[in-house]
Amino acid sequence: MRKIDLRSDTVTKPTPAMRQAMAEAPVGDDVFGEDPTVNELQERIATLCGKEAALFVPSGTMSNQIAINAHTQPGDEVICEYGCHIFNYEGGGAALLSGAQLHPLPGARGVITAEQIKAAIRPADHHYAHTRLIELENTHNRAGGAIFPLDEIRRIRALADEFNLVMHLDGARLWNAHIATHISMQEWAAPFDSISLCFSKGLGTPLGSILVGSSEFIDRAHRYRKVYGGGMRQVGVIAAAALYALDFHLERLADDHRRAHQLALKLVDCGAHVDLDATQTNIVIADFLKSGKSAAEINDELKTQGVLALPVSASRIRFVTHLNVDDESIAHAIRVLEDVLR
Ligand code: TLP
Repeated sequence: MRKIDLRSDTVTKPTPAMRQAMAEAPVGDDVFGEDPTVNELQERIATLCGKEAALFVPSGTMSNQIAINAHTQPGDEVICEYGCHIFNYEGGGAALLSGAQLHPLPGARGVITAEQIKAAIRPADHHYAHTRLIELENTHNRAGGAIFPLDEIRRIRALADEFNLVMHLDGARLWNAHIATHISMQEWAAPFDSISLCFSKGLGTPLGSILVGSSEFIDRAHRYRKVYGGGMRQVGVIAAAALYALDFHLERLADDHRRAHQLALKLVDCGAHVDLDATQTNIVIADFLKSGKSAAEINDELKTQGVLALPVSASRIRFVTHLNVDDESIAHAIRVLEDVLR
């Protein structure tokens, strides 16, 4: 039976050409800073984002957690959005690793406004935690890949400057926002003190993320990478996959977005609720409440017909398009959906 895996864009397999690039990569000991391929990747990403430096790390979670630790002191507070990855899916890492308190605000499609944030900043009074960091996510995973508008980010930056706060972006899928909007990575990155980017999602590498910021910040981050056990040795073999992906897998994200949109329209056709305005990139979140079946039941039925997706609540299922899902696969997935939901 044909299997189409729409659970996540993390499930992609490296292509033969990517494997070739990995096999040929010059390498060295990156803990000594001597891996030429890692150095090339770090320099390329820093330049792409208009920042001074970058640090290659194993995962998006480690990248975010290093950033939180490098930006805060124990007891500091981090303002974020309620559905964000650092609050929901990082094992309580901010508390566990940094002693930081998260202060999540309810967002609309993952977006929190400068006004909301201003109202949440703690007054200078000994009763309160010390507000230090604002964390945003773009694109927003739980909001169905929605893009955080740049003008709102700039308003938040002005607020951060006024209150002497720092800003971190979980940009695991910032690539998708860049391709969908044609706004440069540099413009997206400019308002932030640090940005985490993942290569292992839409770009299709087997692993790897990168943290970007000022030289001084990256120098501090380096220590936490070591402490967290994220210092890797001849990791140029992985950095080479990322360099390859930047050249050959970035522009193609537009195809993933087109296919996700196609899937979203069909899901609506079949009676599911999808926030089509939020479906701007490669993630579709469909609510099956009206179908009378639970997300788990529908997901099981899809699975028996070879279509894998991810229930994200009792009634909602997430579908993600990626490198290993072509037009033919989407057409097939749509036929299966029609069959299951008819
Ligand atoms: N997200 C995964 C799951 O953890 C939910 C997925 O399948 O989407 N930030 C964002 C916005 C993410 O979506 C993810 C992964 C991460 C960070 C963490 O990246 P990794 O998995 O590399 O630690």
